[in-house]
Amino acid sequence: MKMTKTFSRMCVVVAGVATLFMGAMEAVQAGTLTGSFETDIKTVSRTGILTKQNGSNQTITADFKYHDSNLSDISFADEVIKFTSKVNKEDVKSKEATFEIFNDPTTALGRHNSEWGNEIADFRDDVSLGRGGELVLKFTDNALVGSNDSKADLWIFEVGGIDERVDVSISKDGETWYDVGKNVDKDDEVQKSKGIDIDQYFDEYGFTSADRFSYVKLVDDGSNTYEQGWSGADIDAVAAISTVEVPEPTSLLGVLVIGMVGGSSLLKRKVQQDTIS
Ligand SMILES: [Ca+2]
Ligand SMILES: [Ca+2]
Ligand SMILES: [Ca+2]
Ligand SMILES: [Ca+2]
Repeated sequence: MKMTKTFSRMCVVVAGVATLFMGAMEAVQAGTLTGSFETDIKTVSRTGILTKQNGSNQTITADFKYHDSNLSDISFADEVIKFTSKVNKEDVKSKEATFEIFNDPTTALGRHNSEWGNEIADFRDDVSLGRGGELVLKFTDNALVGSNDSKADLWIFEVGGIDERVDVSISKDGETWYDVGKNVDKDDEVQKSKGIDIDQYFDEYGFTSADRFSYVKLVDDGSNTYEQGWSGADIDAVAAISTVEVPEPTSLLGVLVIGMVGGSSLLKRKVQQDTIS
């Protein structure tokens, strides 16, 4: 009888902690987006000031293009780890937009928000890599995962008339990298972005959909146009379509502490009930 009581108390504590831990695991999985990803390029009319080469300003109204998608904000990259621009400033032919506004790697963070398609660059929010330039981004509140099927898991939001090519690799630790192909098919003459299905590489690399990747590296592949001051691939945003939410380490610790306190108070209550009965 005594054995049974002790065993039952242990079960209560284990169940209490397990329930709370499972609650935390459920929250981790809540960020997964399955099967319904959509993206499109839309148009908006805006009025902006165009600064001509001779320094004069002209107010014009023009159409701007922008990326739209149904991704949640959490899917997007959160931190710049490394940026190596290979833009050759000497190549600048069009002086209507300065090199500097395309040289800020933080413009690749967060939700897509760049607007392009005419001479006004005031609404651009993207970073130019230049021939062979490199950008390494990190997901901090989420992680990239496989979808367990051939659906796209990763999307590079590149801006401009045609989608310029980058070589894409992913990493768990920012040190060991796994090549997952390009954002645009090598032989696609229209050069239209495609999502990257990372599952197709899992057999080769020994991963499953349980593996999580926090880092994405983009390297301009040298096949793009380089005659402007903002040459090469122009990165507006990077998103993990197949993603899981990653709780802050402190909040996960909090859940575990609550779990332990909860379990211990359950035990106390159980002991009291045992004493009374
Ligand atoms: Ca994020
Ligand atoms: Ca996939
Ligand atoms: Ca471009
Ligand atoms: Ca942007």
